[in-house]
Amino acid sequence: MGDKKHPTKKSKKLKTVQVKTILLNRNVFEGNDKYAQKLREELHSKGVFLVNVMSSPGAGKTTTLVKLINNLSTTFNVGVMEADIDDDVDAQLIAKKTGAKSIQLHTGGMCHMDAEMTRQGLEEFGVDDLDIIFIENVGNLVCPAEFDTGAHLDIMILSVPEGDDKPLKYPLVFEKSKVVIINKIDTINYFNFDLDRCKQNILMRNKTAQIFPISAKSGDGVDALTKHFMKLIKTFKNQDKISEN
Ligand SMILES: Nc1nc2c(ncn2[C@@H]2O[C@H](COP(=O)(O)OP(=O)(O)OP(=O)(O)O)[C@@H](O)[C@H]2O)c(=O)[nH]1
Ligand SMILES: [Mg+2]
Ligand SMILES: [Zn+2]
Repeated sequence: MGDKKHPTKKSKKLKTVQVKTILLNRNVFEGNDKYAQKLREELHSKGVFLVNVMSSPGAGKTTTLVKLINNLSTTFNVGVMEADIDDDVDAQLIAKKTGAKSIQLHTGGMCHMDAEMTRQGLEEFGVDDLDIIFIENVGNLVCPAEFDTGAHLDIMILSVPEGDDKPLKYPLVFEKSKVVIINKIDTINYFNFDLDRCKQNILMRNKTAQIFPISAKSGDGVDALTKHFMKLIKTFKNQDKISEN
């Protein structure tokens, strides 16, 4: 378990919630895309909507998920798989602040999830009682977008302090994300961030992206995001067949 480069030793702290942590093995299979599509179909047949959440470190994935899940869980059974290189703070936080089923996945030093890692996590997690599962991918704007996790929907969060030019510099993650959340909108007056320019940059990468400016801290904009997710889950459950992601 662990090595010098990827230690698994936990930092000392008080813990009040028990969450399961598992160490994932790297993908030994060729053809991640084919494998991802199979996983997507299996989950669809069980009525489980899988959402892959990407962003750079600290953009607000966990904070946004807490707010969104507290809204969605009035109607749906929600689960969260937290993928990180180490520690279990995010899974702890989700469990404490939402009561949703959560699990911590350790990626064995990898800076992204792939379909096999997702399958291992889901197997341990158990999906049968769930309507929607969020994967909080490792904080990184590059390779999470390169590996299909088997999710039905990829979304990304860009936060105001990162700058409105990020869609220009990291094209793939914006091309793949059908939903783009612009978070930390409460800080907009402190940064040189132009919301309209940012939206244009996003749409240049992905003409059909649905863009939601929010503050996960204050909750501003989270209701519109919740409504969109409610619609997406219902549409998913009524679909006979799914297409490739
Ligand atoms: N001002 C402000 N701060 C926020 C907002 N959302 C998140 N934060 C803060 O940003 C920091 C990072 O938020 P997280 O939710 O942990 O971000 P993350 O993307 O999950 O981070 P990693 O999992 O480490 O990649 C925390 O200090 C949050 O309180 C927001 O809308 N406004
Ligand atoms: Mg997080
Ligand atoms: Zn990576």
